[in-house]
Amino acid sequence: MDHALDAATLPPGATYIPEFLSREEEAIKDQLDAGEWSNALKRRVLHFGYLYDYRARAVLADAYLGKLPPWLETFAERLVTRGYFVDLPDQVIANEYLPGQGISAHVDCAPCFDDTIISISLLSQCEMNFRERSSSRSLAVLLHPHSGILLKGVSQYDWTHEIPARKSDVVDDTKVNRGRRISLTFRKVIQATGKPL
Ligand SMILES: O=C(O)CCC(=O)C(=O)O
Repeated sequence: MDHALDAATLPPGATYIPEFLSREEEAIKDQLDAGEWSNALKRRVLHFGYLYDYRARAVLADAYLGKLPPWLETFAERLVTRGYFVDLPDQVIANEYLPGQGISAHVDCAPCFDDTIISISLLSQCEMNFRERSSSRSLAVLLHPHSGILLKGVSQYDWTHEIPARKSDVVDDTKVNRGRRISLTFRKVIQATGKPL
């Protein structure tokens, strides 16, 4: 099913990509489940390419973990061939959200990463909230499984994004329960110096 969004429902510079992944490609969850997840945050995370240090809010100088595994490199290459990224992404964070878990409002580390990020959704839908930092304007976007939400420039730095920590979302006046969701965020590291923001 195509869940294309009107640009007016997104922050400027954001693009919603329905079915970025095929249903079959969702099988990469097995590779993810076999990984060594970190429990250091309120949700589990798994890093590829470079480690992001949440305390320093930076990619530290010794953060390089190695090349992306081939099953993630495929999607990194797709992002370039489809024109979403100029340079090949070399860092991926997998976030796991069980119902009731979320991620607080934030913007990405500007000196660490290129100005483009994409978050790809696996397994369950959830709502992502955007808030403009210079005003009280906010927008809510429903992220469907297999979709990608691409944030570039203004949508990346001038708007925060957040996944509210709750067990359900209201879609078209209907309560929709969340299931386990895994997101994959692809980025291109431009500075791994250890200097915090
Ligand atoms: O789970 C998501 O879709 C968003 C993840 C995110 O915002 C991040 O990794 O910075």
